[in-house]
Formats: sequence, structure tokens, C-alpha cells
Amino acid sequence: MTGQPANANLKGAFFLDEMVFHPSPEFRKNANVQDARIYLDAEENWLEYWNKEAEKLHWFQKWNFTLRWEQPFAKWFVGGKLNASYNCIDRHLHEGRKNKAAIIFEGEPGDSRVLTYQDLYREVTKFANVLKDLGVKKGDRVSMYMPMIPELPIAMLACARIGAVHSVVFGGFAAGSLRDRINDAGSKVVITVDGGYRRGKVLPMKKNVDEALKENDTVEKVIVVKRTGTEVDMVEGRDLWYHDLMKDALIGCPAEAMNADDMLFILYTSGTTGKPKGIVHGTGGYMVGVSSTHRMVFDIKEDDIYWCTADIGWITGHSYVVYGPLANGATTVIFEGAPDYPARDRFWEIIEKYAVTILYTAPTAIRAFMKWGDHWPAGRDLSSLRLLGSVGEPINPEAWLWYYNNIGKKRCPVVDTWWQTETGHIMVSSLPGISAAKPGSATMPLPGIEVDVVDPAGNPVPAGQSGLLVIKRPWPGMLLTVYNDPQRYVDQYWSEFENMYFTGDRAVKDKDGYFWMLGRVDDVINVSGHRIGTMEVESALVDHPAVAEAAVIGKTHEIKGQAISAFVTLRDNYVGSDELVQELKKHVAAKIGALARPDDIFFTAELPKTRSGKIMRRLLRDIADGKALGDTSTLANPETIAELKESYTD
Ligand code: 7RM
Repeated sequence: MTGQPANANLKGAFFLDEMVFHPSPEFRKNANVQDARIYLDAEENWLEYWNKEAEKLHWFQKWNFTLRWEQPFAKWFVGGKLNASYNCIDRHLHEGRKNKAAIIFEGEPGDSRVLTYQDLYREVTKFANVLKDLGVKKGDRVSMYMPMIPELPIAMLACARIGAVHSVVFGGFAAGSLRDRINDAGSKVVITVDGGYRRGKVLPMKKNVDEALKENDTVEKVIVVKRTGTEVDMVEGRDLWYHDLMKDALIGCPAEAMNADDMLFILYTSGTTGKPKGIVHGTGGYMVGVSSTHRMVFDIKEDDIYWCTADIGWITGHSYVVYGPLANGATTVIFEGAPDYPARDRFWEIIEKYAVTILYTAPTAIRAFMKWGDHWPAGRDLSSLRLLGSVGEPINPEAWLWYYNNIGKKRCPVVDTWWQTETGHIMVSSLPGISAAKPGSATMPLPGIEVDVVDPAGNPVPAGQSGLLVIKRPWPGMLLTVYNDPQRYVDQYWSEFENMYFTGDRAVKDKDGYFWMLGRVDDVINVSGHRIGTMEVESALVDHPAVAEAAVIGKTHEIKGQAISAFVTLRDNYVGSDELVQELKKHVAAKIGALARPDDIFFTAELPKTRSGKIMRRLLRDIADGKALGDTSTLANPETIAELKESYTD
């Protein structure tokens, strides 16, 4: 790749469309996708395009119809029968990958385990039999609250094998958030660990499960994996050790033939209300989407060592740590720890240790690495790398170039991949063998995908103008619905526009058709690539006895992308103090999890409101970002602004 101007001033740059990076001739020559005609072919007959991609999976029974589209509900591969676990494991045993590493696990303390596809087959089928013996049946929900250890994908694939629906809850969530997610799913079984490692300390994960289950009446069994050796209370008749159950479990368990549109999993994500949304993904469409995009975007080859650093508790981990790579028979690295423990070169150490060839990580991590200094990656051998990926939030051109220069050493294409929990798989990204990349742009929709930027009336906006990002036709991995709440599915995604899915993002399409993503329009904050609803944090704050009202916003943050700022009015008899700020931060962390802890809390006598009583978060955002205030004419209490500005600069 070439073309970087020697002295470009990148600080705050947004459009860098003069800066274009082409794949090297060698990369192009060996790439899985080399011919740009793929876009035209897919456009000509997009259903046929997805048919061809679907044929690369193993089906017990072929589908009759590629798509049945009763807007807004899509059924993909109607009549087809398959199993996700079979596609991720059994198929490879017959295709010469029995002894190939499926999972390379790196524990936080530095312990390591390699599971071949045969090992994975044994562990998954044994655990599937364990679940069956405990009475778990097709359609039953199983919640998982676990760190990044092999038992998590094993449990997911065991559920998939018998047709049970998994709901993985990110290990950083506190007991209250976990409780809400277990209850909404109505799970029969919870799988957890005694404790999880975090920067040398132990998080009491089993204890959080015990706390969460105090208000639950669906869970019959809790299965506990021993990871840290932490002492735990085992509730008689309810709690069971994973290793005890596995000791006598039989190897071999038939893979249930699932309908293409049977549920594979639920994954909760933040929306605009305080209640988390259970995003439901199906089996056929999802598996076609993740395997196809993983093969093309990451150019996956038989001998790649592929590492996606996302936690499996998020969609990126589901699709690109577990299902995508395993469906493609790849070797996927799973890392339990943090990038700065025991030192700030842990990622680079891992790349060196396993000779990782493909790295997929988030802008927030890249910005932290930039800040920590170039000497950390420079001290390790990164020559095995051949492709880099980014996901979770817009990557600023500076971070893109740092990644390209310091990690990829100007040899590796960078793919910036835009997608969502709801889309299931990558929607907008370059194809590394054919696309010219522009740093900061996710480039273009993948073949077969139709994405556009429109005005509030739904008309496409001219090139170079910002608008709302929409998806104009169904795609295989699209969410089936919101669990237990189909109306919310309709309202949230299909009511803003007729005939189009609304992403909740803003974007610009440039004159060359490149997409530049601009972040969320709704009340969702993206902290380090994690979606947090403003309402969730507000509910946690007003739950504290001192708080009368709270408004929470995302504030631009150098490393995290966005950080949480809270504006709080207090009840009578309470006065703001540094101690109270600390107490409220702790309160939010305890209610939701450390990821939702506000960076700043400001006390104010009143919040700016419209005459209909809506808090004007937009104004608060402008104050927090130090911007000139936009339209304040609809404000019912304009005098609050001066006071807010003052409290903010205090
Ligand atoms: C995969 C994931 C989804 C939201 C999405 C965007 C933002 C994700 C990018 C991005 C710009 C990207 N799922 N987002 N990837 N923005 N460029 N490459 O993150 O459900 O957790 O979040 O994340 O706002 O709507 S998610």
C-alpha cells in the first residue's frame, strides 16, 4: 500500500479522501476475493449470490426458498435444515482438520491450552449430553456469565448442538443487569465460573450469579466451571461443578436438525429505553452471513492464526471469535486478559507467541496503544501479521495510520468493518484484495448488501452530505426479532422509514461512494465500543436516594471514543460534594457494571427541558464538548444553561 503524504496534518482530520491505500500485488494475487466483478454479480441477482454462499455450509436438508420477506420479518433459507455446531465442528473432522487447532487459548496468568477440532468435538458433545441429562431441551434458554475461557464457546456450541438457545451476558455486568437478562430470557440453566481474572485480581462471578438469582423463578441449575479456585457457596440441589458433570459424560451427541429460522441465540444490547433488548438471531441466515463475511473480509486461509480480541459477551465475539472462524475451519485465538497486564505489550507478546496472522481489534484499544508509546509493539516480532481489522466505532484517520504503520508495518491491509448486534455480521467493509482503503472510512457495503444515507424523509442525500444510515434490503444475518417483544422490533428498526431498516447511525457517503460513519443519533453511548443506553445509567442514578433527576450523555473522549457524563439534580436536604460524586459513580458501577461508571458527574439545580418536558440532551452534549449551543428556542427554562455551563467548568 502506498500513498501516504509525508507531512499530512491529521489532527482532527475528517475527510482524507486524497489519501488512498491499495493492496500490494502479492496480497491481491493471493486474496480469496480478487475480482471486483463480485459486486456487480451480486447486484445483478442478490438472492442467487446468497444462495451460492449458503451452499458452502453443510445442510441436512436443502432450502426451498432463499427468502420469504414479509416486511419487517424475514425468513431466510426456508425449508432448509442445518446445525451450527455441526458446521463449526463435525464437518471439519471429515475435511482433514481433525488435528488442526480450532482454539488457541491464552489465559490471563499466561497459561495456555490448544483444542484441536477433535478435542472440540469431544468437549462439546460431552457437554451437550450433560445439558440433555439436566433436562435442557430444544428451544430452552441457557444463560452464560463467563470470562473468555474455552468452556464458553464449548457451552455455546453444546447448546447449538441440541437446539437450546444461548444468552451470553458480558462478564463485566453487575448482578442487577445479569438478573434482568436472565429473567427476560426465562433461562432454565445458568453457566458461570467460580471467579474470573482481571488484571491479577479475581472477580466474584459466581457470587454475582447468586445475587442475580435472588429474584428469579426460572433457573433450575447453575453449572460452575472452576477457573480461579475461589471459594464459592454451592447451593444444594441447584449448583453443580462442571468438572463433576463432565467426568462421566458420554462422547458423541447427534446434532439436532434445526430449521433455518430456528433461534440460535439471544444477545442483549442497549437501546433507547432502560430495558435491554434481547436481539434474536436465527440459525441458517446467521451462519451463512458470518461464515461468508469472515472468509471474504478476513481473507481466511487454511494456515492462518486468526485473533479477534473482542469479548465473546458482545456480538463481535459471537460472530468473529466463535461462529465465523469455526464455521470456516480456522484457528481462533481466545485471550482471557487485558491488553496492559502484566505489561502494555501483552497483545504484541501474544502475536509473537502464536505467530498470529490476522488481528481484529477496536479503535479504543488502538488509541490506548498509541498513547502508551511505539516502543511497546516495536519490542516484539509482529512479522507474522498479514491483515488488520477494526470494529466497534469510527476509527479516526490518525489511529488508522498508526495501526497501519506501527502494527502492520505498512505491509498489511486494514479493514474497517461497520456492523451491529442487530445485523449479525459485517455490512460495510473493504475487501482486502480489491478495495482501495481511505483511512477513517469503512469503505463500501459488501456484495449483496444495500446500504444508503438518507434524509429524514427517506430520500438519498447528495454525496458529501450527512444523513441517516439505512439498510435497503434484507440480509441473511439480520435479527429475527426482539425477544418477547416483536412490537419493539417493528418500532425500533422499521418505523422511522417505510421499507428501510434504520440503523440509528449517521453517515456521509463521499463522491466515490465511500461511507464515513459518524456515530449514533439516538440515546446510545458508545464507550470503548460498548453500547450503553443513557436511560440505563439514568435509571441507576435516580435509584440513589440523593438523586432527583439525571441526564446522561456521551462526551467525546480521546481514547474511549465516548465517555459518560451525568448531570444530576439532587433531592431536598442533599448537597453536592466530591464524596457524593464518588458514591454515585460507585452506585452506577454496582448496578450496571464498571463499564457504565460515569467519568464525570455534575450537580445542577435544573436540567434543560423542552416545554413538553423532554430533557434536551443535545444541549448537554454541546456544553460537555465545549461547542457553540445549537437551537435553544424550544427550551422551557433557558436560564438553566448559564448555570450548567458554570457548573461544568468548575
Ligand atoms: C459490531 C458492533 C453497533 C454500533 C453501530 C455504530 C458503531 C461499529 C463501526 C461503528 C463506525 C465502524 N456492534 N460501530 N462498528 N461505527 N465504524 N467500523 O460494534 O451493536 O455493539 O454496536 O457501533 O454506531 O451502530 S454493536
